[in-house]
Amino acid sequence: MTNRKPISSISAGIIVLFMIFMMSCGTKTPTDLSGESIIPKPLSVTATGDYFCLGKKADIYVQGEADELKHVAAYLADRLRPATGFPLEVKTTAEAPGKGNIFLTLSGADASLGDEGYSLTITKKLVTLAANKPAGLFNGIQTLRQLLPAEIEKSTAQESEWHIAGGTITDYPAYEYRGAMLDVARHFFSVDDVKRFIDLISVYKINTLHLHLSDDQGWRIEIKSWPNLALYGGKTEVGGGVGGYYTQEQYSDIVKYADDRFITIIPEIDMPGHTNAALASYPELNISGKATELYTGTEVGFSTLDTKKEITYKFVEDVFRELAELTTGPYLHIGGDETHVTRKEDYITFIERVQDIVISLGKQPVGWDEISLARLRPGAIAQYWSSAENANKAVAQGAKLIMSPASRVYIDMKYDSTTVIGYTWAGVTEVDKAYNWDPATLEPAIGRDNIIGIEAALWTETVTNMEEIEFMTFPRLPGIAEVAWTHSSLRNWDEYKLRLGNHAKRFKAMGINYYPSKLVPWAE
Ligand code: NGO
Repeated sequence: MTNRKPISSISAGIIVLFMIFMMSCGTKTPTDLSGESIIPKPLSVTATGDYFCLGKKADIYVQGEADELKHVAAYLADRLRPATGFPLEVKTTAEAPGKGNIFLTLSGADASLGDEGYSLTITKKLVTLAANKPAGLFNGIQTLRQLLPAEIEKSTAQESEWHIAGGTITDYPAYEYRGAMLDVARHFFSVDDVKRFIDLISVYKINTLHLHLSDDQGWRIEIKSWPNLALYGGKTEVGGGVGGYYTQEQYSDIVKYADDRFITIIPEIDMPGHTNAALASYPELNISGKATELYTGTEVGFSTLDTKKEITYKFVEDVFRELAELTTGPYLHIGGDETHVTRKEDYITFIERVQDIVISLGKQPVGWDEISLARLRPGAIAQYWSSAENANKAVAQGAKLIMSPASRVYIDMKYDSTTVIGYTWAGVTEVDKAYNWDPATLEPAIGRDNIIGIEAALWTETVTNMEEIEFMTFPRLPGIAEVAWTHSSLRNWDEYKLRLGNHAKRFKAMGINYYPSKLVPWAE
């Protein structure tokens, strides 16, 4: 038997001191800012070899009294408080604060950073985040999160040293539109699911969430002037589940939550096809004058509004008027895809009239690439998904494009043949395929100037819950976000995959159910 000596009070004291030392800012760990795994990759990073330590006395200072600044600072404090356990108060100041704090300012940033860029300067004394607009500060905050240990993303207090490598990052996006689409029509997802999705995409500087709010299988937004759309048309989903819909109040809550994270919501009402849920709710919208049955299958292209009746245009105007009132962003998405049972001339007349309705409501119409068959109104945007010919027609009319090529960024495609959920009609999309492309050279007739940005699309015929949303989204979305944010000359898969591998710890800390692709060297 070993003869253990009791720990003396002196050695106990030493242990306690050692623990305090370990949790303080004493030990020097990360020092190379240029070696940090930031996604999307910033434009320029200069390392000093120094480091800043976030200690329990740190506060977040904003320069001036503007509420928008205080909101961004409060958002940062909310991100950092749970894991650090520090109070991190938001304070206002006229000048840069003293040692050990974080300083957010809208003065002194270079004009070339635009509305979304930022500069982040980390010295031993201070972290200074400067931007021209609050959106830029928000983007800089996402970078700052990624410079702290991954434990920062946990929701309970962690024992860690909150070091940030020193240097300067100057950064702004390549594309102004960096989107994700969530189909809440094929399967319905709760307000909390949508909020979590917003939180997850915002980490990667996505600034637009397109909600596919109606399709054959369900109508998901309350429209007060046509109540049956949601009450009846929202009753089911693919596979026959109970479906659901957002009340206008709930929808506004989503819009506000997104706005607070500098994400614009684009509501889509898909028409004149993909409308069975509406056709089942109101007989007068049908060519036959009779309501259809609710639909829970996954076929596409079988439904159409009666484009010849005036009541159809009253319906469109009422729906978009109510939606426009709930929409803080500039766009309303009119769908327009796969209208296999609408005659071409009727389709063209319909799309032209609907664009005019959207414009009369003070919004810009967006539609899938087929809308370029019609005359596009000034400001209309086409979303390229499958037909280069249609995209070229849009460009020839002077319209801008959102790039969502199905073979790259339809994240409802399987990763490989063994993926349990997902489709394969556009091929299988491993993580490298979603990353390794350049929107500006994908199609010969489409150049950088024709493109406002990129959008990853998650259709949900096969996706039924939040875990599955996360599995299809991660880790492809961070790569697509980098395609949208980072200039193509700075992107390289072999280098990117190492950075992505280092995000495994962050995914885990955020509780994300991600696909552990074999192509990525995951650092556990
Ligand atoms: C197509 C179709 C959608 C499907 C999706 C599945 C477009 C624009 N219309 O994309 O209705 O859900 O494919 O991948």
